[in-house]
Amino acid sequence: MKWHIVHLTTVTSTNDYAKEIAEDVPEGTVVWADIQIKGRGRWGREWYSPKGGLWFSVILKPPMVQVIPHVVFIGALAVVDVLSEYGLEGKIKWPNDVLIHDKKIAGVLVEGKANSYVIIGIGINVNNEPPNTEEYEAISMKEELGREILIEEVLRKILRRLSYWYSLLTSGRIADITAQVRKKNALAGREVLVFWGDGKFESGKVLDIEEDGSLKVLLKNGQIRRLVFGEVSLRSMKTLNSPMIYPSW
Ligand code: BT5
Repeated sequence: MKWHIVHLTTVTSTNDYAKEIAEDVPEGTVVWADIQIKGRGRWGREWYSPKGGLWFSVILKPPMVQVIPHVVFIGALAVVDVLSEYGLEGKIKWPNDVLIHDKKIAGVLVEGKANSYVIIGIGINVNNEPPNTEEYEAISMKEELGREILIEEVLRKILRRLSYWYSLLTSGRIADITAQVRKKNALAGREVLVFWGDGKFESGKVLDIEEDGSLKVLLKNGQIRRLVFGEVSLRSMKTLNSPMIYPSW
């Protein structure tokens, strides 16, 4: 993939900027900003994006619509690969978080327009102070490594790995992508809370990630469910007092 990087100092959200230009630019355009003042997570959650972190969005135009559910995985896998190049072991918390010892170092936000484009937004705490949020303990590369990292170097490395995973995606090698996500699954065999669309939640145990990208969970009542979209939390029932915004759709 030939990448074209647009570098901005401040932006509301690189995903928003990317959406505005997506239809007029070639695939492989990357919007990178030093600071986002309205960085977003999923379900309208806030993404803390001060100077020192890596916040960027990649515009892709995959030919097949059915690859879309796996797009989030290629973003997370590229991050995990690059962390390992720095000697860090990242794990994927399905579907879009990257954790190091259960602390959140990165998040991926995929948005798009049917039959037109897909945007993979990636945020990584590199040298910035990671935020303290209710849901997650966060961590940065600097904190883990005890030194500052060149942000642009991290970006270049991620784009290299993203090219690789994207080539698998567009050549239909979905099974290889899922296999790697399974290997890096932070949730395997763990107790989680599953959030349903109506605001209710239940506890269960994660069994696996399926070929179609869904998360297979054994609920406390013995039922097996496959989550396609949605949210699971590693927090226990006891610690949950719902300050976080959970999806209701
Ligand atoms: C995500 O959402 O993890 C997706 C984050 C995607 C951010 C990138 S940056 C470039 C592009 N432009 C954007 O505007 N967004 C993308 P979610 O799974 O909903 O997680 C959001 C939650 O993560 C928040 O509610 C906080 O608990 C936590 N959080 C916020 N900022 C964080 C940070 N910098 N590091 C770690 N955790 C954070």
